[in-house]
Amino acid sequence: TIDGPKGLPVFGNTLQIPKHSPNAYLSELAKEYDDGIFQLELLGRTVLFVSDPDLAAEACDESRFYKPIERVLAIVRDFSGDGLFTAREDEPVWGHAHRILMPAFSQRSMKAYFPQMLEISEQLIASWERRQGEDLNVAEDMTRLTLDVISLTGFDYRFNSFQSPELHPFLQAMGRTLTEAMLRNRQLPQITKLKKKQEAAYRADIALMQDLVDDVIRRRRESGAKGSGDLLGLMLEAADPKTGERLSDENIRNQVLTFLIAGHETTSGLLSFALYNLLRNPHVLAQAYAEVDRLLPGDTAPTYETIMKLDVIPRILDETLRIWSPIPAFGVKARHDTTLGPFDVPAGRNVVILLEPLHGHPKAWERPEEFAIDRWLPERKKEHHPSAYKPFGNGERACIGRQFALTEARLALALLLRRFAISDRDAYRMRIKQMITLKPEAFSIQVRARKPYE
Ligand code: MNH
Repeated sequence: TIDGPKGLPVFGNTLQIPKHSPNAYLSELAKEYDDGIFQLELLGRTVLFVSDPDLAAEACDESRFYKPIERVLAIVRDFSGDGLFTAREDEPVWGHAHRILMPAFSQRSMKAYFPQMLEISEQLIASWERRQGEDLNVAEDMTRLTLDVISLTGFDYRFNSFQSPELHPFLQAMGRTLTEAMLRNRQLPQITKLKKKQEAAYRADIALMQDLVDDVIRRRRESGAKGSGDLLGLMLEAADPKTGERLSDENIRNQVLTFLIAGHETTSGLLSFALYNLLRNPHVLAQAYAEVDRLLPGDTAPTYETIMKLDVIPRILDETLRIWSPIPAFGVKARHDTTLGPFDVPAGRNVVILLEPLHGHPKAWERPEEFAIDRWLPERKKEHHPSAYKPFGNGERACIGRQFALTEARLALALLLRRFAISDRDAYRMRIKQMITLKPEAFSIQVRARKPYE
């Protein structure tokens, strides 16, 4: 049988999960139950938590397990509806939207977005130029960057986040909504219903986000910009190549909100964690400086091709996603009676793949606690356990925005390091804030203009 901590009647283990740091607690349990699998009773449901790479490989077998829209995703579905992230496997609209949108994530599209990614990255640089020596809240500025990039490239919509000292109301509503979804995930539905004030605030925040989405769509319709190959253009005009089906207005609304959230929240976490890792690993930072000086000398405008030639910076990003995956876990469900290693798993059993302990599992990684970008050298990469690294999820429900995120993050990091020497006076130690996804809490750094070859 599968081990796990003893729980209470009705609540099971639910109340043992700390409200604001479920991931830290679950990762801790994964260490304690060192079979690489443990189980919890959560609101009347048994859930298996997997962190052994061989068991993860089985849970990633799509003929036996699929992505269910249950637990926290069923709550997120309150606002993202049948958008790609929270569409159920049995909803045909997932396939329609997936096939319609795939071309927007091709290499050709990345190249087409590049000038807009560059424009927003330069706004970040300009903002930091003006604030040299001051404390810069890293997660906030990375959020400004990634929100403005996805909205401009995907929807030709400008938040102009770098013009405002406050984060846009959309972001504040989103932060509260994601936090509330995480809290509701450990509440009995009867209790959620009783919390009238929270419910009203939650609905108001969702309405605020949806109003913004409606504004994005209205502007496009009014401008009459036809044939624009961005996300919104495809959704409004393209048909599914397989079925000829078009997306409904309601579905487009859900997709726009999905992309506004999924398209920035995680990439900003990645960039923030990457800067932290560089500060704690000066020898890697020196390698990164050397690389940008070599490939992007002086003030030359970077091209897409130059960014694709980077080698150290992409490995910094790969290794950062190993150590801190902004999405800390993903869930699957057994299609029929099956097994995980020696353990029987009944049909319908929920299984969560926990990325922090998987990405640090001693079976797959040497000195897992070390930030070592050479793990990602091509010849060593080939030798990795095939299922010990899943920052973008798995199979057909894996992240559609992976190349987008990596292109954007490479560019932003390269431009930042070309221009600035980074430091953190207070030698910040990582404190994670979880709002479903992970970000550093109150992490600030200082920058000053680099002198050549410093
Ligand atoms: Mn993304 C799904 C991680 C950037 C749009 N993303 C997923 C999943 C993970 C993930 C994990 C699978 C979740 C699950 O199985 O429940 N995503 C990331 C990370 C980054 C990221 C770590 C950045 C770093 N994602 C992006 C960007 C976009 C995006 C950028 C859009 C431009 N992601 C999505 C969408 C899905 C998704 C849409 C849902 C895909 C589907 O189910 O069809």
